[in-house]
Amino acid sequence: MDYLKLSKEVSYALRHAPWEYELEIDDNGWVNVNQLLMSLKENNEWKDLNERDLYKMIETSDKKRCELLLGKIRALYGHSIPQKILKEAEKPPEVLYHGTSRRFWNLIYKDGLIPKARQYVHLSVDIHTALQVGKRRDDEPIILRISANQAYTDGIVFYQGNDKVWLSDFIPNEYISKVN
Ligand code: HQG
Repeated sequence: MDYLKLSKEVSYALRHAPWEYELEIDDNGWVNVNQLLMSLKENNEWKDLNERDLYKMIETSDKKRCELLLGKIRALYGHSIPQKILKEAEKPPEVLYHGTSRRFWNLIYKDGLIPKARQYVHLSVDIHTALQVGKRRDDEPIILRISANQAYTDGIVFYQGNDKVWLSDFIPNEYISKVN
């Protein structure tokens, strides 16, 4: 079983295109595991897929992208669907980071961090994680430092994705500085 390929398809289904898989997605992003399995199994490549494979996929993944609980599965972050996935507001760590391409700096410096195609801005708990995120777009990414606690105190809302990823609706430029 190619768990990496499975993870990419499951992430695509849960984050970006549940309708392509005839999935009903609830307010918190949960879908029925059996619905997902049934839909994926229509594809010959996944014809023998079962719930254990989904557990294995989550377990062996480099990032905790999904969680599976009581017959339901959801993506923990990354959504771009029009239906807003509701997250619970939480107090962030003192500082968060964001890794991105050098070419975005001028715009981010001017406008702050915006969610672009996704529902939330994605932030990292440490520089190492931010670097990995930034490297998807630039081999020498910039790392931005977010004064998360200050922003939180001033009323900016944060949500936790997983142990490495935090989310927010918008980070105004006054809380952002360039690390490198
Ligand atoms: C940029 C992956 C111009 C922002 C990762 C980013 C992450 C602006 C891009 C997760 C801007 C959006 C999300 C502004 C933000 N002007 N550009 N004002 N504000 N941007 O992919 O954070 O492997 O939607 O810097 O690891 O890169 O898929 O967000 O470059 O955790 O699980 O707009 O996706 O996780 O890009 O990545 P994205 P992201 P997975």
